[in-house]
Amino acid sequence: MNSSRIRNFSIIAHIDHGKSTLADRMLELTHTIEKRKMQEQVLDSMELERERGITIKMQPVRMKWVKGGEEYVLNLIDTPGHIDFSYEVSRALKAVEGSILLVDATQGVQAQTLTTLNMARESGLMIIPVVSKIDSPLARVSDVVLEVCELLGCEESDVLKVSGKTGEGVPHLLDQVIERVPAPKSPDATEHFRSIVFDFQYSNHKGVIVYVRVMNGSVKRHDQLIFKISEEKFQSLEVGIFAPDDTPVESLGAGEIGYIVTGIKQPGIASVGDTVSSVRDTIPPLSGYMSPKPVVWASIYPESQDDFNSLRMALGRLRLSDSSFSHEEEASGTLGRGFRCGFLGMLHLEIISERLRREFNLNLIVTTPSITYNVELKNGKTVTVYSPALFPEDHDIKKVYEPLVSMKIITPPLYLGPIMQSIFDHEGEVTSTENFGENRNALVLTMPLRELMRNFFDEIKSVSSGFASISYEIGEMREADVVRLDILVADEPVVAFTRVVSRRRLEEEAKLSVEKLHKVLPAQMFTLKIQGKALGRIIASETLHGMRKDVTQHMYGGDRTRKMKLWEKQKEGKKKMKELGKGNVNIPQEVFVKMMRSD
Ligand SMILES: Nc1nc2c(ncn2[C@@H]2O[C@H](COP(=O)(O)OP(=O)(O)OP(=O)(O)O)[C@@H](O)[C@H]2O)c(=O)[nH]1
Ligand SMILES: [Mg+2]
Repeated sequence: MNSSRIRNFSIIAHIDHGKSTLADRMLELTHTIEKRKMQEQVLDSMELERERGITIKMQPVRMKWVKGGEEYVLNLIDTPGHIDFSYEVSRALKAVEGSILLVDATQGVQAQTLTTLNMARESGLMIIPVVSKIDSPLARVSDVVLEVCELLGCEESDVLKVSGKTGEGVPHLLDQVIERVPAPKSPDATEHFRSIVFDFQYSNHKGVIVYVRVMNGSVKRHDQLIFKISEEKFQSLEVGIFAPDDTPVESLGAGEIGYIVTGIKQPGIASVGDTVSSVRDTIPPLSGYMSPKPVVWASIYPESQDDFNSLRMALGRLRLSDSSFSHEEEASGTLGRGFRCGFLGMLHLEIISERLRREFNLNLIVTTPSITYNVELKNGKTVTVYSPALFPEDHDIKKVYEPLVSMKIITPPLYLGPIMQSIFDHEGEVTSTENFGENRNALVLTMPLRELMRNFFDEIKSVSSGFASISYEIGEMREADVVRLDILVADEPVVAFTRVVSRRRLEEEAKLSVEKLHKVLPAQMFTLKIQGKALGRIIASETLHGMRKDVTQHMYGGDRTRKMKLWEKQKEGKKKMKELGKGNVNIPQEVFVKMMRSD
């Protein structure tokens, strides 16, 4: 393949601005996917992506397009817009020469538009500004074009307009990709094969399949290759392209995007950002990616300890399709053996635990998510705490440090008042505000990550009727005034419910947690107390009476068989419950899930 006929590009944007839908039209126009196999957001192939209507993993695909009588190969990488998956975007950007920056004509420039644009600029990519959803009755096309010009410092004529729904403007956009995105640099015939790994997946019988962008030389089946960083040698079992399903080809040459089947089955050898090259290549590896830093931590335990090994296997397997979470074995008195896991955000945590449940059929207990604290103790030692249950007692602590986030919020001025109030309630400090475009404000602020996780996103969405957008990155560590709050059931602390909370909100949080648990915990055989304990004393308490909850009480009169059925069901439900803690208190899994949820 002559590299002057190749164009590699990604689509980047704020969440829901229409990236995957635009990709659909491109796939259709280029006849990459047959019409009868077409469905909406066809590249979102994961069950969870389809259910939630969001992209979670980047997806490369190869298309053909004829311009001026010449046929070109276009490698497109669709990326996710949600901030938790920015790491996917950063990797996709390393494999391409250009990016389509999509801005929704009904929404205008949003917080993640800025973040993804900065990422693309840092990678030195050619940027094609495109306004999407121009068919929508709510579209404000000319306003949004102006906003984009202001953002990029470009001319109105540089901004393209498309509808992913009707396909309007998409053929012209494909032409412009060829016109504006530079071809990959032409190969030097003497060079050995080298490629950068930007993603991978795992197949039970093929082992690890690495997704590569070829930088130099070419690769074919049976070549002797090496992972430069892990220094592991292997023979390529197959090379291929994403068309969009894995399609074997003779060889992959410089400038191309494709996959290599490695046959490697053990975890820990392939990593994204590693260089795969010919064993004869002696130059040092290409510069890779920054490893992502987990932001949120939670412990994951199997509901039954018999499943511990299956959970270990499942986590190892998931890491082979998502290298951005971490896991490490740990043990807790009441929950047994499990894993402390690090995630890039709350949605990431939710997705991974959901995948463990669905794809591996595991029943899990996920503890309340926490962030990292650095704690200076009075005895002179410093400890890093990831798990609230290990947070030291207040009287042993000299100082606590916690991560701060730098945040950007973009909103119509109408909602500034309630947004400022929310920022204040969450200990945020606004450092600058500026007008943005016609009718929008951009706020720059800092906030403790702990407070961001206290439902800040949802709160802002709700006070701005969905019009404000947020993007953030983790900043430095700052001193914090926080204490540990334990929740006791029948006088025993339940580690999964332990949290670290702001001292000024301690009483309120204790009361909320105790009331919530009182509401969701099923009645037990005996009366027991649910208590919140901090600073060595009980600060909130509720009594759960030991009556059998009569599941039939809401039914009037007659139908005895229906009642019997419900009682039977209740008995079964009890059998399923796990006995946790010494007090023989049954805490079913749903209770852990309900306690984790913010609503
Ligand atoms: N009217 C109209 N709606 C569109 C258009 N493109 C996308 N949508 C709708 O916008 C929503 C989001 O579309 P997606 O293509 O999934 O957006 P995305 O940018 O891929 O979203 P993420 O990958 O989750 O960031 C869906 O409900 C689409 O039907 C368009 O051109 N016109
Ligand atoms: Mg998408």
